[in-house]
Amino acid sequence: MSPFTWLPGLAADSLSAIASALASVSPLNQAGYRIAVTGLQRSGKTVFVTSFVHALLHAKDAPVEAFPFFPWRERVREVELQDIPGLPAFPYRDRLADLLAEPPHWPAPTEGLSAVRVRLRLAPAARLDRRLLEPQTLHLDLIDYPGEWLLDLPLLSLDYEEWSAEMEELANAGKRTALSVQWSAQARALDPAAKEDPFALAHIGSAYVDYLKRCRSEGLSFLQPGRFLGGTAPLETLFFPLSRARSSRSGTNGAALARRYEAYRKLVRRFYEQVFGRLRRQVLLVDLLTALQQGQESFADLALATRTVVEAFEDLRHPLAKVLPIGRLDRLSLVATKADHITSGQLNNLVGLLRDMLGEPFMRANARQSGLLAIASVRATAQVTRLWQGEAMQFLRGVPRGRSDAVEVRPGEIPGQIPDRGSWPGFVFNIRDFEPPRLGAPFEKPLPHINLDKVLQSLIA
Ligand SMILES: Nc1nc2c(ncn2[C@@H]2O[C@H](COP(=O)(O)OP(=O)(O)O)[C@@H](O)[C@H]2O)c(=O)[nH]1
Ligand SMILES: [Mg+2]
Repeated sequence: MSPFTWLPGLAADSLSAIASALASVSPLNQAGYRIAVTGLQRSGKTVFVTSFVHALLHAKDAPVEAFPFFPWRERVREVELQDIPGLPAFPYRDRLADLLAEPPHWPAPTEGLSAVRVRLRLAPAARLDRRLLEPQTLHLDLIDYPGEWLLDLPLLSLDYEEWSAEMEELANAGKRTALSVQWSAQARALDPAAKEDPFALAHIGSAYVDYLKRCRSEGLSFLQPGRFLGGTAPLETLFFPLSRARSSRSGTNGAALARRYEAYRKLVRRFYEQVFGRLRRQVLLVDLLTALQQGQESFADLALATRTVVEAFEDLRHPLAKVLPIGRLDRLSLVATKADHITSGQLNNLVGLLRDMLGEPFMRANARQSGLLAIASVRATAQVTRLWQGEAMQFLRGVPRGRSDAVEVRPGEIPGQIPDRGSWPGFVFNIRDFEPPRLGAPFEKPLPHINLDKVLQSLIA
């Protein structure tokens, strides 16, 4: 079996098919932009793409303030959605229907890669000025893919034993200690020098996948291998950390684990070379607020995962330096999502926090082609001012998840940089999940948002 057919979320449409679909559309001879949207699960990719596409479809007829940055406003004649040949379709209409339903609901979680093309027909630019002569058809291709696929970059420079040692160490700290009890006990009982036992490996492998998923539901983000989190990987491909397995003879459990790890690494390398390396404009969505609410350990883990992800972009900038043979990054938009969970006075702090998480060296090295923003793809709250003990205070009004009546909350002050260990207890957050706003269908203008248009601006600058 080819290792590429079991990629979770891509089972039907293999990585090779995606790679060749991306290769066949040369961005050089086509007017348009290819924009990839990534981020860890629940960071807000599906909601972002839905709202972004909806805004592109309707911005031309909407009041300017509904989507202020829209460079083609005067020239758009027609906007149309198309599938991108060879890529699974992003179901825009269904996702929009979720948001406009009565009552509205957020889209169900998705896995894998999907794509949609927004095709803009533009009136010719002024004839007299040749510099303004632009093509009449413009494609904006949006490609949504899991950020978990970017968590595996470190595997490319670690052999199985090194990776195992790192993962075992990680599993012995913080919340992971309790969560890892089961698989690590099973792994301890396995003899790496014994004859390969596919049943035992499948059993422990499943316990490891289970561990990763439980870590994620406990708010942890730095989880490897990233692809084990989506879909279901066939049992015969599963592996797990076992540093004791060093240099096992062929035919043993230890050798089988190392072999499976190598097959996985091949897939990862191929993803970076043939898919990631072809995505030159990317949006990275990060949900800092949920992690803040979950506390220091979740936040630190998200920071580790996010830095791992941006290292992949770093490699894209220095194509010769590391693992990628081709590729160059034109624009990278780094975005803190769900900014409607806090009051507007805290947006700068949220951006500061994201900047701190990415690190000053990264920000400085990428200053020219990257932008940093706080956004809400769909704004679920309204801001209200209330007098409290004689002072004007900002509250958010929205319907908390699972409820039907609106409440007013004070989300608390967002730190403008990562708090040090001692100052965490001084921060009290009340960051809630809200139900989507009741908009009602048809809603033929951009959905209420915060700074969504600025993402477009930073991508095509
Ligand atoms: N209030 C608010 N919640 C959001 C927004 N975007 C995403 N969410 C929440 O985050 C969840 C995950 O979003 P989704 O787009 O499915 O994330 P994905 O897994 O990255 O595709 C949603 O179900 C919403 O609860 C937003 O702009 N505002
Ligand atoms: Mg999604």
